[in-house]
Amino acid sequence: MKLYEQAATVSCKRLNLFLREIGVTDLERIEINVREGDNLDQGYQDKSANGKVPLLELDDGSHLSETVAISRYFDEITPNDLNLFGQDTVERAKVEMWNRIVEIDGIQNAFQAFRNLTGLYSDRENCVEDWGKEAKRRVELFLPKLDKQLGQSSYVATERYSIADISAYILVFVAVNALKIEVFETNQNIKRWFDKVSTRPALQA
Ligand SMILES: N[C@@H](CCC(=O)N[C@@H](CS)C(=O)NCC(=O)O)C(=O)O
Repeated sequence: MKLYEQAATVSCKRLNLFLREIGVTDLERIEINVREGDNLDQGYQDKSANGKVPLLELDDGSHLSETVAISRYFDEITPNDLNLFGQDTVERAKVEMWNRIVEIDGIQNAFQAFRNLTGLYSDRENCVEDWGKEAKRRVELFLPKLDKQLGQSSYVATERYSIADISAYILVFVAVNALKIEVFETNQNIKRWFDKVSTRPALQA
């Protein structure tokens, strides 16, 4: 098995947080430089369904793209009792629900804001400043919804830590550091939760 990644990118950080939680350490890793366009090579594009990192190459020669899909794969092949995708029918459904909400309303908009405002990938896509501004506004509108949820629940999806917390951590990380949104000033529940999850060993590594 081989993991193609650029460890410094946010999607790879997100996957690696998950892998550290469940104790996956022994993995062949191939660092590629997406800013330099290594992922645009035809050879890489042929392997990857979305053309991005991370990308997992399985021993049978097939490939998995998408951070959550790769996380699920590792969760199923790695004995662990964390149940980061949920431990019973209702919990699994709630984790799926919140993970999707955080990803669709939060992370995707945060990525679009960053890409379109910075023009980071203008060598491969048309960057539209107004799109970036609107995407950032949508992140700002979503954060109070996450804050409300964290006022009612110890963790994002349920009373237990799950992959939805890893996704939300990444969202807040991007919002604060890349988009310069003052997340903690107006969202006290997010702040309390963020301080708590930041103490997890997987997040401190
Ligand atoms: N939905 C994908 C997003 C992956 C993604 O956007 N990866 C970025 C790095 S954070 C990338 O490969 N960018 C290079 C490009 O877009 O060409 C996932 O969750 O894995």
